Amino acid sequence: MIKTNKTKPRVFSGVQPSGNLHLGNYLGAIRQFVELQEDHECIYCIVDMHAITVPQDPKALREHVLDLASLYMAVGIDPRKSIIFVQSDVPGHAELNWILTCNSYTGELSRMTQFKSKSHGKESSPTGLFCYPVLMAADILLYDTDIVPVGNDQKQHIELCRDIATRVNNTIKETFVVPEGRFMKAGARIMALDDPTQKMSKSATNIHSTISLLDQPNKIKKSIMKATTDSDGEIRFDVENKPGVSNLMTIYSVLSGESMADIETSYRGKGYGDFKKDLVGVVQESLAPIQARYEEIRHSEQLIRDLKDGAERAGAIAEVVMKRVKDTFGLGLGM
Ligand code: ATP
Ligand code: LTN
Repeated sequence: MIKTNKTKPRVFSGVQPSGNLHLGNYLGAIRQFVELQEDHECIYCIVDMHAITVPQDPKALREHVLDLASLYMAVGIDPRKSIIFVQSDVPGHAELNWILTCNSYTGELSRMTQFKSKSHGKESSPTGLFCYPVLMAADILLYDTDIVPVGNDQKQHIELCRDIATRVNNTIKETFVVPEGRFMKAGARIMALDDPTQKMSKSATNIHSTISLLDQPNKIKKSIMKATTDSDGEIRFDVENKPGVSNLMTIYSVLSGESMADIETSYRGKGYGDFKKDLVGVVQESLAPIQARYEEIRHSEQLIRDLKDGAERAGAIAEVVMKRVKDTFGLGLGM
């Protein structure tokens, strides 16, 4: 057993600062972050080094980091309960990334579906995109993490992280805590409003495909009213045959707390128009308080102070783990 000084199970997760968060990010991942902070030691990271696996405008990247930090806090992550920090502010991420790169295989990385879809049709892709899951494993293992709350789409990356950790533990020396993924059931995968066979994504080109947490009431209304459904007119949860309606019902259910059965009963005999109109209200009411808090936080000096403090607290944990890792591999002078 590795000796750690944790008093509660430790949670780590990260989100890329690549544009505003959407409902998929919120319902699939970040909502869990808020719940977990009550009885876990939580570390939430803004993964700017992952963001540069695709080209970024440097000025915009810095702004996006602050946007995301403010959104983290606006949805209810409390910097006094949890650690919130920017990945590149703690050098251990890059250091451990290299060590894990030397302990992972091109074969296993080639099987990652995210890499396959992001590099699809291109003759060559940035090496960073290929190694993206190794950096993610470094993020997690750097903090002796027990639990990683993420959306369903990250399952394969979590498995890879566990494989790398177990391999080092078994073949070299017991060094890493092997983490567990925590995936939300309802809402773990929110689909694009214009194409319910694709996940809702920040990189979508059609603005009505996603709902950003900062969307204005009019935009929310337009996107939902335009959402793809089907022609049978019945409000029934059936992901296979009615993916569009089922996706809208998931959003309704998770935000309102009503069960699918209750929703089906209330809308029996009514049309999609009525249901969509009510969903617009549910989404607008859920996002309004988040947006109001966001405005208060985004340009406050406290935001920067909280992020600096978060990096210091994260760095202190990372330093202890990095010393253990360097000892395992015989790196440095062992001081
Ligand atoms: P992109 O769409 O550009 O790949 P993204 O929207 O997936 O980016 P990330 O920063 O990669 O954003 O994801 C942040 C978190 O949100 C992850 O835990 C991810 O699993 C989750 N997530 C992203 N999209 C969805 C979705 N449509 N439904 C549920 N969870 C999601
Ligand atoms: N790849 C993740 C973001 C991420 C992450 C992490 C999530 C980077 N490092 C560590 C959990 C733990 C994604 O959500 N797309």
